[in-house]
Amino acid sequence: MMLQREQLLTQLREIIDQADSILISGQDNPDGDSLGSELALFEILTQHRQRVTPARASELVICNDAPPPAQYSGLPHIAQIVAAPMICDRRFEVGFVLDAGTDRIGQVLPILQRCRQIITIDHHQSRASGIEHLAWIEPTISSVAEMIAGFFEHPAWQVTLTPTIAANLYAGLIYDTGVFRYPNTTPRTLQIAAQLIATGIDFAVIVEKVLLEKSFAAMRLLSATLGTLQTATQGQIIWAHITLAMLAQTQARADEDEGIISQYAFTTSTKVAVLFKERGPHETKVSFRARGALDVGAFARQMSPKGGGHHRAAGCTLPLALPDAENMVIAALNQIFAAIE
Ligand SMILES: [Mn+2]
Repeated sequence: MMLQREQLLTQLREIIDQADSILISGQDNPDGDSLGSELALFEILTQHRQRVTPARASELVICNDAPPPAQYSGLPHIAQIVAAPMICDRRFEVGFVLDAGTDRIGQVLPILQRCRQIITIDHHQSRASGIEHLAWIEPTISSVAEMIAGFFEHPAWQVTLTPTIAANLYAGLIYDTGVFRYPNTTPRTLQIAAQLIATGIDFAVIVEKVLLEKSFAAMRLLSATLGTLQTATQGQIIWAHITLAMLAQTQARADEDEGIISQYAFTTSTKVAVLFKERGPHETKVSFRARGALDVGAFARQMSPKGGGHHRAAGCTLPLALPDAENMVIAALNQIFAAIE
């Protein structure tokens, strides 16, 4: 285990043993890794506190800006997650932010800011905002779920890997590695996955529910976006869009575009895929997937100070109407590809 990680986990134990109330939060648009990590950490901390400080009354709350999307409804403890308005006047001693910077937790931020100690556990390029008491950030690790698995390797944390913790960590691993296909997968990722599977979890069902199953409305949305596909620079750039009207026509929810862009990215000769999503008259969400050298995380940050992500998957929100966002982003990408040639 890395020395830094080991020290952080030791420090974490000291903080947890002195806290009577703990808040766990994560991405404002919860995904498989942020949810799986939150739910696994919830059970790890519950287990630890029952073992170490059983007499102490304590509270442990998971709170996110948005409710978990439907495909996560089968994850253990998912019903524990509360909405921010339900706890907006509560105070917690320790606040965790997983898989996101503190600027990416929406309405949970004011609750987090009242915490005595703020802890970030993230694998995105460091965006520590300075309010963290402890920032455990490892950008080379596949997922926060893989980081959380570190609790089971550390002597200060004598926690048992239960099938319910395993199911949640597995959801995080497969979500962020594309079921171990992305290059962020390492031998350690697979070793951890092996330990999770050894607990007897139904891993095939987790993959189906979290990644493969789509509603019929989502299928209609996929069909509608296919009609908007365009390419430039000999197919190296491919893009499509989703208007609010398309969402209304297909009756798909805004979060049901998941997986669409990844599919486009695997068109032959594609280096970057972009999906533009109209959110309002002057608001467009843009998602990027790269297959090649272009770092779309850096590109997204270049497009918007609040943009970001990873080398191969990133996103940003632009204060522009959909056609303007499309023109600006595609022109910028064209320029980059023209410069490469
Ligand atoms: Mn993640």
